[in-house]
Amino acid sequence: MTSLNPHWQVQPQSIRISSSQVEQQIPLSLRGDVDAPVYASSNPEIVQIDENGVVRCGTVTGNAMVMVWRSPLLDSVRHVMVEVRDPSWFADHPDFAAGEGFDLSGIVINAVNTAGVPGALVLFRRSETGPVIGQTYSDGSGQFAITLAQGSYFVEASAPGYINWHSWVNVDLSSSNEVQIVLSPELTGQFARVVLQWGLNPRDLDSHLTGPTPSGGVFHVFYSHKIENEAAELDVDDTSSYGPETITIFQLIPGTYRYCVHDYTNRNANPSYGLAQSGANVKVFLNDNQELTFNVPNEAGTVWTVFEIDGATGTLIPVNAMSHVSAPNNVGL
Ligand SMILES: [Ca+2]
Repeated sequence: MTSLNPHWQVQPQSIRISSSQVEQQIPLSLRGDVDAPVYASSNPEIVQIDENGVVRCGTVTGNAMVMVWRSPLLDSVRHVMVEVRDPSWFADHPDFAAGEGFDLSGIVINAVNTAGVPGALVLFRRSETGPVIGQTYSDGSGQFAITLAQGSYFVEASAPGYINWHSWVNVDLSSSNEVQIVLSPELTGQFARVVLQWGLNPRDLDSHLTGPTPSGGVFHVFYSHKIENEAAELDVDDTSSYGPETITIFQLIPGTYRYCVHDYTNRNANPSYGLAQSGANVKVFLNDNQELTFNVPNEAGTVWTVFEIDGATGTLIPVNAMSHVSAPNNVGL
């Protein structure tokens, strides 16, 4: 039975963003008692929302309301106000001048060993192509802080020897206003690096990679087998929220490679929506400079099969399927 007054929420509750020639994607985060959310936009010309809760907008300015229902029964609804404004609106509006408002702090860390990255340049824009309206550098321990007006920002970070990082960040009263920026070292002959990050809950997600061995068997890299010689390596097993966990794939041989995320915390729950509501995302950096981002589907399951790679051709095939597996040894096999 569904409760008449379920406790759940959507963040952010409002998005104020500059129009842009580039499609802008802002994922909504759902917390609490949510079964299978249903999304709709009051004005799809201005703002679209996909089935995974990602808000999309672009060149058309105006207002729209995004409705989020907690289940297909449409028994409980939350609203997200979205304003898409011309870039000049922000420049002219006294409440949104740079340097006013909220303290944002964060840390820049190395994806492979989670050490702080000093001297990283962090830039803040109102849109992916708009002017830089705030910038700062990380200190000797990788930490940074900046004061910004309320709103949504396209954040870019760069440091010598690392692949550039970018993401949307919300700065407002309802957010924690802390950012973890994970920089992947540039690839030096390896095939790919795969970085998993997630939110506060669940505490323990795990990265799994399976693939062929030269003798015709199957290897399985995860927390209890971190290195497969000449094939792949997992850096650390994060068990206390947020990640990152990073798998580096050294080189391919013919056969199928499969990358999965396992919800270790909720592995014995079925159905389980813990993984769907984790905010998990996977960034893949390939040696041809391609970069791909995957967001966890809003479906029940303890395993998210993210992608496969054809070892003979190096082609990455998105899968994005949820399933239920309890035993870590069986994930990806
Ligand atoms: Ca883990």
